[in-house]
Order: sequence, then structure tokens, then C-alpha cells
Amino acid sequence: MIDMQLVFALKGIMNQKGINQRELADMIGKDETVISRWFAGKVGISRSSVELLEKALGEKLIKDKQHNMKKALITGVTGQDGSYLSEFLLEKGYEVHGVIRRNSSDHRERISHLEGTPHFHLHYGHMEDSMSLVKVVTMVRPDEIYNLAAQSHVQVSFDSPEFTADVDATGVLRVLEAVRAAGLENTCRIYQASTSELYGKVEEVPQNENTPFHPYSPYAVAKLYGYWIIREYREAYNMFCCSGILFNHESERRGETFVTRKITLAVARIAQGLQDCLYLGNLGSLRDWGYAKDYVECMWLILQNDKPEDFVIATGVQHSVREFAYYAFKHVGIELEFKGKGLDEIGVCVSDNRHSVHKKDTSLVGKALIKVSPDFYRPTDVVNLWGDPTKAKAKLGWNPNKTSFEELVKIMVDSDMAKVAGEGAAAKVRTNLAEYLEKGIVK
Ligand code: NAP
Ligand code: G4F
Repeated sequence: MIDMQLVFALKGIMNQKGINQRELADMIGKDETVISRWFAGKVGISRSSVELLEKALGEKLIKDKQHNMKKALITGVTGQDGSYLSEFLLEKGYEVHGVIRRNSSDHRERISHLEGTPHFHLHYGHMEDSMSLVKVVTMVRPDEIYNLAAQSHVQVSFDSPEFTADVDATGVLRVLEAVRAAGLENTCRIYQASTSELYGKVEEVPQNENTPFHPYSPYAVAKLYGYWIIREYREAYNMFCCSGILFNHESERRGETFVTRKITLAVARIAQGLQDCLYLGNLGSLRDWGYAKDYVECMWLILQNDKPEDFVIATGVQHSVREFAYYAFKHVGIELEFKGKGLDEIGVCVSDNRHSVHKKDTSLVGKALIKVSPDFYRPTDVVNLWGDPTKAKAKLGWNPNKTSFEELVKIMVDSDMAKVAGEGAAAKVRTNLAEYLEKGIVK
């Protein structure tokens, strides 16, 4: 019998013990090709082979507990949310399978600490490639799928709108069809990473599950398709599939080109004398920022609900980009005052009480540490996101205010202060706008 559960257990033990295929083949006196065929799911592992393996490895391949373990498949496992969700589900006792893209070099920093741990497995797959998704879903046969993979940067969606549509819109359809192709439509629950960007040019403040959508970027338009195709499959095929309409959530693992992380990294560099000025776009833009670690719990809660429903996930608290920057600088002892308007607005240092370790010869007082550049403006910008998490609180028992805005800023700044300090004598980088753009820093 082909039992991928056995293969995953075997791979987990091999990872743990640092044994490769050839060594395993030698240990059990079989040809390496036999093992390759087990791993590819081409032939099953016979009972006698299981006994042989267990004896050679000194470990049980089939544990009673393993039969009851729920299996989750996460697309976008290498992203901010994918990494936190993997940790969360492993702690809950899940067997976690992640889908990664095949690249010439690996970008797996966010999950490197999980690789090789029992019950955590990775598979290649691409959102643009149905066959790869069908293969993974058929092989893993998950109880739950968390579809987090996406081209997730709004500005990039203006630069690559077709790619964004393929991954963020049609990609969702491919996942749903993969589940049907595997015959799992009655058993597998699906979470779709939907977004507050759907509200776009907002028609109501704050936004809840009934607020009309008005997408305002190619990213949001693509995600709107994802939202509707999930609803369609729920109604047409009675599938348990839901969207979490998540407002912005950040963390020390956030990509460096999203505004919060761009700010906290710059604050750390400026505080440590490695950068002169931070260039931003629309400082007045308003967001409802939460902590990503808190939000992944909600993704799971949505799939544990009695019936498939969509939920707004937000903190219910709103701040501007300007405020985020103000608090981030304040946390390292730099007080800013904002002067001027629009493109002429600057954030000037009015007091410099940095810790002596980071204090350089010259004080920053009087220097413009933030400037506005049109390079970071968007063709259409979403400027007033503010979520109402009442439904998630009432129906899922989720606490939207576990981590406050101030704590979130502190967590991110502290982490980047340590990161920049750790980089040591890193070259003075990204000091002026020309350098920013030259280095291809994504807007
Ligand atoms: P992220 O850090 O940008 O991660 C995106 C993930 O998707 C990465 O693992 C990436 O893989 C993967 N991916 C991208 N294109 C792919 C493709 N063609 N095939 C396979 N995998 C692909 O995003 P995040 O912040 O964790 O967000 C997770 C999801 O929630 C996204 O769908 C995002 O749109 C949505 N969302 C995020 C927020 C937020 O504030 N963070 C709010 C609402 C909704 P690589 O590592 O190989 O690039
Ligand atoms: O940090 P952002 O790039 O995030 P944005 O556009 O809100 O998108 C993020 O949150 C969405 C949920 O609402 C997700 F669906 C999406 O996947 C992503 O995770 O920009 C936030 C705001 C924007 O209004 C932007 O115009 O900050 C403004 N901003 C001002 N200066 C800037 C900059 N944004 C970036 N990235 N870089 C700037 O220099």
C-alpha cells in the first residue's frame, strides 16, 4: 500500500538523525532506487520493509498518535504568515506540509528553524502550475489547507499586474480544483488569505463583513476574484472554504519593503549611524495594524468554526504611517516633529536621547530624518483602513488586542536594532534616495 504518512515519518526520522538515502539503503541492505521509488510514491512500503526500517533506525515508523494527527497544507509557507502559522499548528499537534517555490537559490530564512523537525514537511509547488498543486494535494491529502501564497505587495501589483492576477486570482481557483481532483471536497477545509485591500477606496469606516468592496489596485482586484471564487465553491459544491479578511499585520518577520518594516529597519540604521534619512510616500495613509503572530491563530479558528463563514480580522485601532514612524523613532530616543505638507513634509529630530552606545559624535537634532518622495506614491492608494472585529470576537472568541500598537512597534524596532547591530560594520547603506532607487529597492 502507498502510504505517504509512512514516507513522511521516514523522512522526518532521517532528517533528525542526519541519514541520507544512500546510507539508509546500506543500513537495510536494499538498492537506493527502491528508496527513491518509496519517496516518489511510486511503490508502497511493505510491512516487512517497515519492520526492517524500524529495526535499523531504532524508531517506530507508525506511532499510534500519528494516525490521529491532523494534516495541514500551507501554501506560502516561507512568508511572514506561513512561518508563524507553521509554528502554531505544529504546537497544536498537526502534521504540517508546506509548499515552496523551486528557485535557483533558497529563501527560507523564516522557516529554517523548522526544517528537519518531526511532522514538518516541504513540497515544491507553484500557484501558476495546476499540476504541481494537484500532485501535492493528492499526495498529502490534507484535512486543512491554508492558502497564503500570493504576490502580496500592492505597489508590485501595479508593476506586474498580469503575474499578480495569475497567482492571486487564478491561483485560488487552482487550489480549489486540486482539492476536487483529489476527491477531498467533502473532507478538506480551506482557508483563503483575503485582505482589507478589498475595501480599497472605502465606502464605510470602520469596515466589517457587510461593507461594500471597492478594490483600488491590481492586487485588490485579483484578491477580490479569490474571495468570490471561494464563496462560489462553498455554495456550488458545499465545500468548507472561507476567507479571512485580514487587515495589515506586521512583525519582525515582515518583508522589508512594506512600510512598517521599512521604517523600523531605517530607525535602527539611523540610530546606529548607518543611514542619514528615510524616504517615504504617503505619510497620512491610515492603517489598522496588528501583530502577525496573533493573527495566525484566527486563521485556524476560522477553520474550526461549525460552519464555513468569512471573517474580518483587525484590531479596531487605527494609526497613520506618520504615527508609526513617530513611535518607532521615539522608541530609540529620537523625538521627531513633522513640518510642512505633502511632498514638502519632513520629520525633523527635535531631541536626541539615544542610548550612549549608539550615540555618534554628532547629535541628530535639527536634521530631517524623514523626507517624502513621489517615488513611493502609488497610482491609486488606499488611505483609510480600519477594521471592525466584532464578529471574530463574538463567534470565534478571538482577542484582537493581545498585542497593542505600541508593543508591536517596540517588538519590530528592538528586533531591527539587534539585527543591525549584529550586522556589525555593515556598509553605510541606503543613505539617499538615489541609492534607494538604484539598488532597486521596491517601492
Ligand atoms: P508574504 O510574506 O509576501 O509571503 C507570500 C508567500 O507566498 C511566500 O511564501 C511566497 O514564496 C509565496 N508565493 C508567492 N508567489 C508564489 C507562487 N507563484 N507560487 C507559490 N508560492 C508563492 O505574505 P504574508 O504577509 O505572509 O501574507 C500571507 C497572505 O496573506 C498573502 O496571500 C497576502 O496577500 C495575504 N494578506 C496579508 C496581509 C498582511 O498584512 N501581511 C493582510 C491581508 C492579507 P517565496 O518566499 O518563494 O516568495
Ligand atoms: O505597508 P504597505 O506596503 O502595505 P499595504 O499596501 O497596506 O498592503 C499590505 O497590507 C494589505 C492588507 O491591507 C495586504 F493585503 C497586502 O498583502 C500587504 O500585506 O503600505 C501601507 C501604506 C500604503 O498606503 C502606502 O502608500 O503605507 C503607505 N506608504 C507610505 N510610504 C508606503 C511608503 N508603503 C510602502 N510600502 N513604502 C513606502 O515608502
